[in-house]
Amino acid sequence: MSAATDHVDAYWMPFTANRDFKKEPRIITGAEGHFYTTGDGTRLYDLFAGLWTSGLGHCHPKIVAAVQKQVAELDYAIAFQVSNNKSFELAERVTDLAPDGFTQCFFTNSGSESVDSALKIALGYHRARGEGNRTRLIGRERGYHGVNFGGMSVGGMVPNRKVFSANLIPGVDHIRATMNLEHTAFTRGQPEWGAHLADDLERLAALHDGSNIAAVIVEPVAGSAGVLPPPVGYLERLREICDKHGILLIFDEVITAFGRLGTSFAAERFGVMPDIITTAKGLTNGVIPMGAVLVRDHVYDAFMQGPEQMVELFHGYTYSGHPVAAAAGLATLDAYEEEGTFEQATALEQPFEDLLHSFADHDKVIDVRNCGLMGAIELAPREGAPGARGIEIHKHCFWNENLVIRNGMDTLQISPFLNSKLEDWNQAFDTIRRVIDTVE
Ligand code: PXG
Ligand code: PLP
Repeated sequence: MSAATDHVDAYWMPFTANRDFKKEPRIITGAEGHFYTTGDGTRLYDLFAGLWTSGLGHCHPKIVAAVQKQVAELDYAIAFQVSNNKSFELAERVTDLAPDGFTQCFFTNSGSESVDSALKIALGYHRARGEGNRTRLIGRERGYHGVNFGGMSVGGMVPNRKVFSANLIPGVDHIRATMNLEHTAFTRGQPEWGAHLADDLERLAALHDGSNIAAVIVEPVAGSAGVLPPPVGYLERLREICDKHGILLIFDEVITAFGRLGTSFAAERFGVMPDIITTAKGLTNGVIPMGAVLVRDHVYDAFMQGPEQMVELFHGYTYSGHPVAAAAGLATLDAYEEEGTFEQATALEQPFEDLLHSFADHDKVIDVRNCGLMGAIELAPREGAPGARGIEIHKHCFWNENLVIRNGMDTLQISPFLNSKLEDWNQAFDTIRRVIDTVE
């Protein structure tokens, strides 16, 4: 056993086959720009940009410096009833970047916390307006909204729900997923087919009466489920139905915010305004854990009544608006602006789409999907062993080719850096093709 493998037992790794990994662990000890390094100095190209987190690349000097400075200046300040200067600054910067009307920013430490916070804000909003009967929450099949009880319950990833089935929060329903290979396979960008699937919300409004529904939460482009872009007209239709019934629309932009679709927010790209937006990941380029819930003024205003000395929302985290995370966030937003990162991402969209769709003719590939810099290659499952091909390709890339991608079952997911170099992509996609050829 190598030195590294002596010390892997105590860490229960998240969303990981622990025993399998620990048989022969390969541990990342450093990173710079677009590459990771392992203990022996080997470099790995990161085609997942962290975990959809690190669009600017790893160890960005500006963010590193901001974090180093902040931690020596103010490490932490009590978050309730008092706060720190950086949290106010960052809230202003994020709301300035957000679509018009998003005037409020509530800080969390992750996407999961952003989602649960948003659901609670939605319930509190209706109650504050005298509509406490609006308690039902609607998610979507194949949605991913993190792993806390609220997000898991509105989520639609079966393996994440299975063990906890009896304890999912009550009063939740799901509309159907938007993907159907028969109609949408190999579509570039948004499929023309599927806007009618938004009418599922009308069906649930008819079943429960719309006046009982608090909110609908969807990812504008589903990420973890394997990159499912919204059908043309679908998000518009959801917005219309929400308006008709007084339902709040929540966009979970944990992946799509901060440039992954070439815009600050997916709401901007698709021209559909939700009432609440959840974010995390790209807010700090993944450097310090942090999330933010962006709220439109009419939602916030509903809470701002009653005696002024009273707490308006009984919710918050010890680390909400943490000064070091906020400093990382400020440096990240500066870098996006100074380096024209979102414009870079937009310019890379076409070459990315072309590279992905060059797999369309491969006999093991049954679909290719893309939107902005989110990409997926879906493989035919191996007879009798669904998921095996995907995991083997992931492992082969990681172990033998020093290339990091992700797989969800037999779907390969690709989340490149927003400032990727084309020559790196050419090499990485050649590798993926070779590995797909090699693996049974
Ligand atoms: N909502 C969305 C839309 C996400 O993508 C979360 C919430 C939860 O965020 P935290 O920070 O609590 O993990 C996410 C996270 C994948 C993958 O394989 C994606 C995520 C997490 C794990 C795996 O694509 N996204
Ligand atoms: N559990 C206990 C005993 C606590 O005192 C606290 C916070 O004070 C929490 C959980 C919640 O922790 P956090 O605010 O970091 O989410």
